[in-house]
Amino acid sequence: MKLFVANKNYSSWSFRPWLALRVKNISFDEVFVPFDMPNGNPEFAKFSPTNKVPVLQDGDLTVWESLAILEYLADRFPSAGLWPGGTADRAMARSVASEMHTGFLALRSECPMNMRREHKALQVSDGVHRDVRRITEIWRDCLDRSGGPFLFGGFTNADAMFGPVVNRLAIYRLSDDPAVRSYSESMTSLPAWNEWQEAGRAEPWIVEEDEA
Ligand SMILES: N[C@@H](CCC(=O)N[C@@H](CS)C(=O)NCC(=O)O)C(=O)O
Repeated sequence: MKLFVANKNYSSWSFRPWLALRVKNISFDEVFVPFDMPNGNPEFAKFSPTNKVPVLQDGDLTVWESLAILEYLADRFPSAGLWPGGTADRAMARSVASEMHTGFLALRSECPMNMRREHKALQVSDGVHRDVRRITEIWRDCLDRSGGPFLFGGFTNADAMFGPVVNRLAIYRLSDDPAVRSYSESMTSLPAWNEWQEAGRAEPWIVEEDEA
């Protein structure tokens, strides 16, 4: 099984399935293809139907879109616990993962993931503050229900989807809420988190449009 990813410093969508695979100890070959901004890397067309990453190849099968990859992994590795066990928790986990996949546009556009950036506040729009309030509400509700340390107790696809958000809230100093602090500590303490972050920090490329 191969996972195609781009720059670890910046590629938030690549980070999600990569994190899930690593946390769950699922073996895969990483294929790293760096961005080539501003026109896009023509190499992406060789493996990606959308010219975007991440892409998962499993034998003859190609799966694209981060959330579809996470769903596929949950199907393919049922004992990995990529979704929570109970029906209600699973429905809720899928709801928050989908909300992340389609939402929080202000946060995503104004505050790019950046593993290398020093933690420093940024002037942001009301839309970003609204997104942060909603994210905080989701994390607080999930942690209260599950008892933590991850949104549904153990690490699931919902946590993989919110991984890059943990980075954004920290580096732009967007929240000092206790639920955010405790969840961020759980996520950033994962060995897989540190592996990705160190690799991102060591990369030579600067993508100007992602340097807020
Ligand atoms: N909705 C897609 C988004 C994928 C995406 O936008 N990937 C970015 C990297 S984080 C990309 O490949 N950008 C390259 C480009 O647009 O040229 C998903 O969830 O996988």
